[in-house]
Amino acid sequence: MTVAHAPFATTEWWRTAVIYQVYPRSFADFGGDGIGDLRGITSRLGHLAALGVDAVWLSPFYRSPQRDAGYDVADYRDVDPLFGTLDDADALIARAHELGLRVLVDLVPNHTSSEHAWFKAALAADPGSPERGRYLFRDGRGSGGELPPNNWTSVFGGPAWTRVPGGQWYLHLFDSSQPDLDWSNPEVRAEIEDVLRFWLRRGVDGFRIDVAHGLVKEAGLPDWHGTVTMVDGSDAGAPEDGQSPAFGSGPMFDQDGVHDIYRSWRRVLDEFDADGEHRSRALVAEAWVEPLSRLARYVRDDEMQQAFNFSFLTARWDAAAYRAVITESLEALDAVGAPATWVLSNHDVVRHPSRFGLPEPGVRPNGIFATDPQPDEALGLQRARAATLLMLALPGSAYVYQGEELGLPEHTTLPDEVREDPSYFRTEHLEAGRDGCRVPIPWEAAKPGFGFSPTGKTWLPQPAAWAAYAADAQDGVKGSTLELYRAALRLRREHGFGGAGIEWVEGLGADVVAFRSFTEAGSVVVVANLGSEPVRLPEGSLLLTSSDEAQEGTLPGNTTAWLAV
Ligand code: ISL
Repeated sequence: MTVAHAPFATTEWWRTAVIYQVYPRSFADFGGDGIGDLRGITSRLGHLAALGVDAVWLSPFYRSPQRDAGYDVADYRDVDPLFGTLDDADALIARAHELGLRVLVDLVPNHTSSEHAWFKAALAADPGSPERGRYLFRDGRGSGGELPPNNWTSVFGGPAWTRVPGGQWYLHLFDSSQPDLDWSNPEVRAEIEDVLRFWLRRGVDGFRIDVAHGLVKEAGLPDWHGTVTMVDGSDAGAPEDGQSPAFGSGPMFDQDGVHDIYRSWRRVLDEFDADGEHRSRALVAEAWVEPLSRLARYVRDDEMQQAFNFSFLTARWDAAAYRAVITESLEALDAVGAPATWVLSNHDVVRHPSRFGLPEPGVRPNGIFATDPQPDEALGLQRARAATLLMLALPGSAYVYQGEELGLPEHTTLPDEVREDPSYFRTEHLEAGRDGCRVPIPWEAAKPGFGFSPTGKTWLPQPAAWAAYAADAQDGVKGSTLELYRAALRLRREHGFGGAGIEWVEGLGADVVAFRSFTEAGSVVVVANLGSEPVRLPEGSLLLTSSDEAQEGTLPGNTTAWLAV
């Protein structure tokens, strides 16, 4: 069976791009306070150019009280002093462009910070005022309005409503410091469009849209008896075929009205696309929506360019699950003419080497406590490398989360007293939360803080064992994860992967995912062995690269190979 994509116009870089996610707090610290900053990022952009990625996406660096690590924005048009200045942002964008890297920034339109001028004005104003009308203020239920307006819970745990002095309640799908905006209000729409223009004028190449499925809520805000959680975002059903349950429905998610918003944003981006024919600026939906045919609606021709494929991220370590999610992804995205995307890790989930090292490989807890069963680090890394090589050969665009090119595991033994993630607190410590995937990156094995900052300070402690993962400990070392990524990205570029289709290769066994990936130069056969027993490789194949050492003619378990056949 062939799942084909039409050949793409090369100017639409986002169709095949490998995009590297920088989490500014934890990438590189120039100032020495132990928290990463924009000058630190600029100073390390050479690492990304040498790695061979096409673009960088920066998580938020805007003015923010940092109650949700910057996803609580107090001023969309300024840089938080923690991270630097607008001049630093301009310098970062300019340097990235010099190095041939596109820059995507994060837009957080579902909610502001409670420190945003609009929310402060709303608190100071009366019920029914225009100031309150920018958010979702409602009267409570019960005789004295003492009960929340509906039964919704926050994604981070606890109620989704907080009561203010004077008696009204406001909605927050996340932390109480993140009040949801009312997207039926034209003033909200105009303001965020202006924010898009502000950053486009500064030269960014696009935006990653936070909680893109959440902006519009069902009219009347009806009660709902599903659950939303950080753990698996699930609201329905038991796992089927090794897949996680579906996510992203309910009256707060994936309402039809969101698509009008993205159509109008597309028009804003088009104002900046000089040739008018090829879209060089991109919008990327962070939408935890299933099935993939629903997700594809966000990337129809007049909406966004890409949507993160969380169905791929949540697939268990199981060949049938991978075959199913790859087929479904290519079919659903091709139906709307959009590129498929592939992602294994980000700043919200347990890093994939650790997920794949769990007793049930690929489950997605919201963090791992020191007292939990610990992942098998070596096995998890072996599978992670195999998954990466599988991912980078698929048609479309792929995401790399900072540190995964070093094979970094989750920090699974963080002391509880250093945790900062609001989901740890709002679940009353039931869930460890996301701090373990946000630990500062190890650059230099011999330096304090592994070279993250000039003072050795790091806002979260790094495990001592991370010396072995430091970038300089892997640089030029045959077989290191860093060299594996570099080689794979170089081959991907040389062969022109990403723009065409695949054809499944059958007959290699139930634990194998095998396909011919069509490239500009011809084709490459990809064989991923997700089982533990070795499998025979096709006759006469020449090994281009593999995620672990492969002997002549056979592929060990938990290993992927790229072959010229
Ligand atoms: O909606 C969900 C479940 O159906 C969530 O998984 C949700 O999409 C996800 O938590 C959104 O994450 C993003 O927004 C959060 C922020 O904390 C995350 O870091 C960010 O990636 C609030 O802004």
